Amino acid sequence: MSRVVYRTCILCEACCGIAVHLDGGRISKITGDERDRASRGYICAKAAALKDLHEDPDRLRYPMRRTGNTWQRIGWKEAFELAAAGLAAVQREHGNDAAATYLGEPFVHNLGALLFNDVLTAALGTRKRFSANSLDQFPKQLISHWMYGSGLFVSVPDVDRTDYMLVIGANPVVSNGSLMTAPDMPARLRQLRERGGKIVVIDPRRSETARVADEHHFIRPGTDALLLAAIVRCLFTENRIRLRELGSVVHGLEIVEKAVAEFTPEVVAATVGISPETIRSIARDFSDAPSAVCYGRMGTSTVSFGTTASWLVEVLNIVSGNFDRAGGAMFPTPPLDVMRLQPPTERGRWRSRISGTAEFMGELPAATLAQEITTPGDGRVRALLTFAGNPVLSSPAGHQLSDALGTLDFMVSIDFYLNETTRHADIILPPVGPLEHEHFDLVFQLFAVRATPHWSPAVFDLPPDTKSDADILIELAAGLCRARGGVGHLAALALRALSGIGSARAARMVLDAALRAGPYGNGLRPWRAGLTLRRLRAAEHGMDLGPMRPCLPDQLPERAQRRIDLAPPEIVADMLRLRSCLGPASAELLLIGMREARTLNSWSHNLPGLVTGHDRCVLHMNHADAEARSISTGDLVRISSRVGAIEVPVRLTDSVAQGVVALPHGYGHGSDGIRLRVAAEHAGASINDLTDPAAIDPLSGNAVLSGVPVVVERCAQTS
Ligand SMILES: Nc1nc2c(c(=O)[nH]1)N[C@H]1C(S)=C(S)[C@@H](COP(=O)(O)OP(=O)(O)OC[C@H]3O[C@@H](n4cnc5c(=O)[nH]c(N)nc54)[C@H](O)[C@@H]3O)O[C@H]1N2
Ligand SMILES: Nc1nc2c(c(=O)[nH]1)N[C@H]1C(S)=C(S)[C@@H](COP(=O)(O)OP(=O)(O)OC[C@H]3O[C@@H](n4cnc5c(=O)[nH]c(N)nc54)[C@H](O)[C@@H]3O)O[C@H]1N2
Ligand code: SF4
Ligand SMILES: [Mo]
Repeated sequence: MSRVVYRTCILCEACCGIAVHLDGGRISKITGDERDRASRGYICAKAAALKDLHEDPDRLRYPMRRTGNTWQRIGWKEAFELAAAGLAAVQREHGNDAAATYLGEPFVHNLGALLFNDVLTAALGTRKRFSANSLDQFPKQLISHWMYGSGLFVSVPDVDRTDYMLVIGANPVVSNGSLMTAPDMPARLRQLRERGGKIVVIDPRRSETARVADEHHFIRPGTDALLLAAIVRCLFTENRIRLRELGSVVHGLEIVEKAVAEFTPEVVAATVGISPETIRSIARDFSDAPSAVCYGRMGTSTVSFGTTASWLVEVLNIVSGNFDRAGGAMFPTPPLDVMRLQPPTERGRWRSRISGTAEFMGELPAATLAQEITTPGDGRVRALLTFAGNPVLSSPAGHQLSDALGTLDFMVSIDFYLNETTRHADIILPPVGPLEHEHFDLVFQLFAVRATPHWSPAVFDLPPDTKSDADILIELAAGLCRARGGVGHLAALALRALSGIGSARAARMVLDAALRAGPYGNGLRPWRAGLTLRRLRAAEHGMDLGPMRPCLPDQLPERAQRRIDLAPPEIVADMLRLRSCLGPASAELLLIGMREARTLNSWSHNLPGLVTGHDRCVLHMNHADAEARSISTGDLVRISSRVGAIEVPVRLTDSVAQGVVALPHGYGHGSDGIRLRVAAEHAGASINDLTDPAAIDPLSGNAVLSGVPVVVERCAQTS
């Protein structure tokens, strides 16, 4: 029998609607859902690979226990007992903080995990929590925390209505948008230009987005904060500050004026590599456009001045009169009032014993995880739980982290691949695949340019003797409580009751209540029409509840006294450090990353449909830089940094700026003991064996992944 199931793709932030075509219980194909209210049929190549993921013979389907280098299948009951006992034993002997957790990126694409992870966090009671947040967008969230009163209240570019988009350190044509859920970015950018708008891209690489833009300017990696400071300064000196309706909401304008005063276009030009005239013309065009928005992502975030640059992006949008206004930067109104449902975000309740960085949202910098394990003393990490993460390939000096993981007393991984990280685990608890459980996107509706809630039914029932992420989190938490004894037994009983309801059913109940209480819901008046889970489930192709709408100051969290702090003191102080990086470019090459349309971080390389064709783990190098080193296309080169060295083939191009080299991340599948047969054939090398764990943005603790000084030499032997 054939049937089609409509749901969303969980692979990236675009959340496109897909149609999963089934024939006799097997997936025959996956296509874009033409009737999807958000994506209208658009998908990228990755969606079709969900079929490969579902069928991947390497995907783990039952718990595994490692003894030495051999893995053995065990039952769930035994697996939970061993996992809980191992973690509890370490905590009993060395304290709760001796067990750390690392959450990877797919965590935020998983309803059950998002709803029930707190249960496990409470059961573990550790302050050593790490995640991909500090390899990614923490600077932007820290800025939101300081300026708007919540790290979850994040401004999003109104790409559909803007007349001028300044894209700085983002490549939405390939990434499909990040902290901006807007499926089909290529069409949205095309429409921006068709309605007479302008796109300007600032990037050390002529990226795929730069290619569809009106203007592209190369920038020296890591210097965006200087460029943005100069642009903001121009607005002040040319009398272009417009706060419009936000005049009484915005505080600290004079402090910002002072903080940027010394960063004239002439002062910054040599360091950033953009002429003073160009800087002035960007400032003027931005200010003259009927509406304009500056959008910064990875390139402005994963750098030493990530927080300062992210702040200046907000400042530019605010002081140019483009905030909380159609076509500018706005706040979405998600169907769940996440800010009221979540406790307020906090910072600084404890500090990293390694970097001294303040905790933010309960987390410490992922870049410091290896050192937490290897550095003796109080609070040393001796056990680790990873959930949906592969920090060996995704965090700085991954090779050092890999060595450190090998020294742990105990490690548990909740993951369905035996990869570079999970191979170190003692126990792997694999959840079912994404098509085998229900989904609703809790996180990305916070960043959606249109409110487009979508319920995703499970395509397949849970196969016998398998568990969802939510089941695993609850049962592991129960095991930990039991292993603790005492009052822990009571908590374990409560968790068993939750298990009895079934995690999927419990998730639906929570979601329904939250939707009813949310901004589109019927509140406590069930007779009123409003968003409920039943209505949402009936809308097979999702819903479109409209574009972002002005919401300030009412939606600013109460704790921020409904004001915007334009000049958080920590940032103003950091402007001194910014001054210290002024100066001519060094002779070294600076290494940056690059994402590609057919890969997803480290975990898409085992999907045959996505790895066909040319080698992708290739260093992109400018012709002039290559010539100076007698390097030609196809040569094998050795790239070395302060922390390590790798060898990869090179491709010469004019699309990276002189002095810059670019390499994709997520590769390096050559280690023994992994079970990724397809990926191992395209192993490549990991850029994160070069990135430096000592280099972090001191304010947010975010890793510096871009602009790493490297030396590139031709290897004696060429490929
Ligand atoms: N196909 C694909 N899509 C993805 C992913 C993937 O792996 N593959 N990953 C997903 C994830 S987890 C995320 S977080 C998002 C990220 O989404 P984006 O941030 O849009 O993606 P990146 O490719 O990292 O874009 C960063 C851009 O910044 C540039 N850059 C690097 N350093 C600097 C700098 O110092 N200054 C400036 N101005 N630019 C700089 C790079 O050349 C690159 O073009 O993508 C998501 N989507
Ligand atoms: N040099 C450099 N490093 C980077 C980046 C960069 O641009 N350059 N990008 C950074 C960014 S933006 C990010 S987000 C991180 C990503 O870093 P990580 O999240 O650490 O790594 P991923 O490659 O996303 O690995 C995801 C893991 O989750 C597992 N998984 C997938 N789906 C599920 C699920 O439903 N449940 C469970 N339990 N497991 C699942 C996969 O098997 C895989 O092991 O990498 C960062 N690292
Ligand atoms: S852009 Fe591609 S990977 Fe991202 S949600 Fe859409 S189909 Fe999935
Ligand atoms: Mo990310």
